[in-house]
Amino acid sequence: MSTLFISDLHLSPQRPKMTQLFLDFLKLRAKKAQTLYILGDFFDVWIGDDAMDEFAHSIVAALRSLADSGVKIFLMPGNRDFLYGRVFSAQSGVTLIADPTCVDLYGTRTLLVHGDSLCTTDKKFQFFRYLVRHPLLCGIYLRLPLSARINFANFLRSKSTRANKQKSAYLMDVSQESVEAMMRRYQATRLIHGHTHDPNTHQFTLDGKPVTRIVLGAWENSGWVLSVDESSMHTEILEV
Ligand SMILES: [Mn+2]
Repeated sequence: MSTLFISDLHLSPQRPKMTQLFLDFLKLRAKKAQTLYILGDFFDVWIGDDAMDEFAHSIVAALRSLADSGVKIFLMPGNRDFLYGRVFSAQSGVTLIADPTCVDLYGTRTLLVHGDSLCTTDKKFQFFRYLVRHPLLCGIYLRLPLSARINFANFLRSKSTRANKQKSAYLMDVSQESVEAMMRRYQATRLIHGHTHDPNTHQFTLDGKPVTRIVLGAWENSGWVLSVDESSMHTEILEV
């Protein structure tokens, strides 16, 4: 039995092929796993559980069906979808987990994060992240009428798209210093994250011990899955 990791699906009604690929993945591949971790930016945007439309309900129902079949599903918020609440969790059967979360993965202390918190070279982004994730502001946002929430989400998205176009790859990547500090804090020998859409496996030495940082791939033109079990770890690419 394996544990699967995915992230950065950016599900939206505008991406029907990726949505279908994900639904097929749940039915065929994920059903054979023990546990599924979704490490953020699952939906392209989440403006509150009370704003679920037909599209969101179809995804929630598919998650529910997998959860009911006995697969444990964990979801971590990303920088695009950090407003999941109890209603979403209850309806989908998904357990919401904090960023960061440290787990014992078949005997290896493994730290899970979305990845945006490690992009500390980009000070402007970190300030923005602090602001929009502030519980007080989130509480106010969730009390706004739906139209205002949609407008504000669209405004933030266009602003970040414009800003990201001008940023260098260096600025947008994780900071090695922050990676090491966080792994040290949790005494983890493995880190798994998404966010940067730059899948890779980085091996380095931390305090004399070999450690690994795995970056998950985004679901851009194909599906991207990390499968881990007792003895091995591999990537699965799902073609549309
Ligand atoms: Mn992200």
